[in-house]
Amino acid sequence: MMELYLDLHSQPCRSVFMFAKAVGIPFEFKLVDLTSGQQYGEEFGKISILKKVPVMKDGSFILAESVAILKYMVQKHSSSVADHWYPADLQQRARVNEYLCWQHVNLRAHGSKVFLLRAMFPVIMDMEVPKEKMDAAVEDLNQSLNLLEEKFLQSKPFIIGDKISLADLVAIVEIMQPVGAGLDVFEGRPKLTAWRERVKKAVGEKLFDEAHDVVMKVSSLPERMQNSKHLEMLKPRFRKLFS
Ligand SMILES: N[C@@H](CCC(=O)N[C@@H](CS)C(=O)NCC(=O)O)C(=O)O
Repeated sequence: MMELYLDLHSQPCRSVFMFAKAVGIPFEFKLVDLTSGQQYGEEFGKISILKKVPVMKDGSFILAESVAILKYMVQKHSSSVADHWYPADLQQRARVNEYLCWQHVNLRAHGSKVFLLRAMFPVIMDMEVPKEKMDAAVEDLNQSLNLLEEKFLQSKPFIIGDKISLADLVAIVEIMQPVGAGLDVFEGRPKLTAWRERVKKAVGEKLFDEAHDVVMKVSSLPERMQNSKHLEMLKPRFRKLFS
């Protein structure tokens, strides 16, 4: 059976997890606990020298990168996966790809930054986040959310039209990251809120909540990481990222 190496604190892991479950692709869940630094361990190092999750192992074939994994699953199971997830139509598929290419350095980068600043920076750096840093990060995130609404969603129910696709799945998991860290990005955004509800319904509310359970409890992360050796390792990385 296919193996998925995941930690559901991670946005790309949640998109891979929800997709496989939503379309009924069987897999074995292999936890790589990021909070204790298991991605740097010897065992996971044999799976991927990138030291990041998600990773898929299908027989002897190992694949990293969530977008590549999602597309692999669609193609491998093309007879059972509904077309709307990654349409065969040239231009519809190109629309999905357009979003998937855009999101890495926009919504993902900005949502992750807000998450790291709010949920991790104080515990790792042992200080409050300087206000101007936080304000700038939230402003970047808001700009990405504006673009998601104005360029990608427009007045359609989903990014490519009437049905959910990989693009919506990859978008929602990134948006839920700052939400988990206590920033209600949906406030004052009725269009985005209505879209979130449609995505939840299309994926299945139970599955959506199961996938997001750990990130919604992220306020306990500092406590859980307090005694982790991994915390010391993260300090130089945070200094590099945020100084
Ligand atoms: N572009 C990659 C991103 C993978 C990634 O950044 N994973 C993070 C979690 S969201 C990770 O494993 N981080 C561990 C680390 O950097 O130590 C994808 O889409 O799969």
